[in-house]
Amino acid sequence: MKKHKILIIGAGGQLGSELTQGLWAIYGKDNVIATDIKDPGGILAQGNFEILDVLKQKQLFDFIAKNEITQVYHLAAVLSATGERNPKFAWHLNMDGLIHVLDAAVEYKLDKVYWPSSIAAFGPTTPKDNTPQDTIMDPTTIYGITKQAGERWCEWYHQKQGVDVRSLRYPGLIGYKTKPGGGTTDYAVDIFIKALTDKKFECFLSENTYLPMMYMDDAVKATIDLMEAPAEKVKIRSSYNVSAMSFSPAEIAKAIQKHIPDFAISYNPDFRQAIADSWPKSLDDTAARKDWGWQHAFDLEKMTADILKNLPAYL
Ligand code: AKB
Repeated sequence: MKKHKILIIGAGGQLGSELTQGLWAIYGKDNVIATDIKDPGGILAQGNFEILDVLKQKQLFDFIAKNEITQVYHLAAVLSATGERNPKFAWHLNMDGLIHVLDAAVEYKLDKVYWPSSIAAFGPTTPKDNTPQDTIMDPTTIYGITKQAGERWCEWYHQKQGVDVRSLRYPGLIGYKTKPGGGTTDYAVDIFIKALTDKKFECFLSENTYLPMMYMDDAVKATIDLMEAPAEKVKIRSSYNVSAMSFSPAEIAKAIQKHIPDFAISYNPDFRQAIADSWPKSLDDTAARKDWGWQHAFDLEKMTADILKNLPAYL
């Protein structure tokens, strides 16, 4: 039987810790190694966790060789808001990290590589509603620029070097188990925490700012579904649009008020408004649904009920 050994880079982040648990369920804890530049503690301590810096190429290559890694999920990245504050470092981590992983895939003949792109790869002249899979991409954030360039690198390594690299353009990801770090869509996570702790929330986006969003359970499912799909079904090697729901701050506040009637939202847009305004409002993910059977399970109502039920245990 074929042996699988999975490496997750950037496992301490919002998606990483939940994806690690999803991969434990498929491959067993012994066959999954979660890594990050610092130990996040918590749930990851229940499996293999090691310190690994993707920017140190030799450390990465030695790690892959020593542990006989067969698949890499490379999640380490600087997100949109943080990237604007430190653009050179965002470029360095987001690009050099990806290229190190893709070179490792060639050198060690890895079975598969996963790398996330984002709606941030689109820009102000991209069609905003039901944004097509193939369209204008003119990202204005450094994070978005790294995502668009990263997509081109993935396609190139697939075409020219035969790397089985797979990718999704994530919308805003909403989970409650770990805190997000430095994104523009993160208001949709903070709002639940503030609704439960303070019954009020000041939003850094304006009330009618629509963005595509996805519940973390669906994001983990989309990622694993794509990675488990037979290679011939993965027809797009840049990155797939994936979508689940689209809402504005006013709409998510209303959904929360159905459970917490005295919850109040106010608006004080900051520099992140311009970032959000440059992104799609909703995505067309027909290709993902057709090629490898993507289906989401959570809409705004279902997600809101689930988070408000489970989040108190994490506060
Ligand atoms: C961000 O807001 O930067 C991320 C993203 C949409 O990629 N959540």
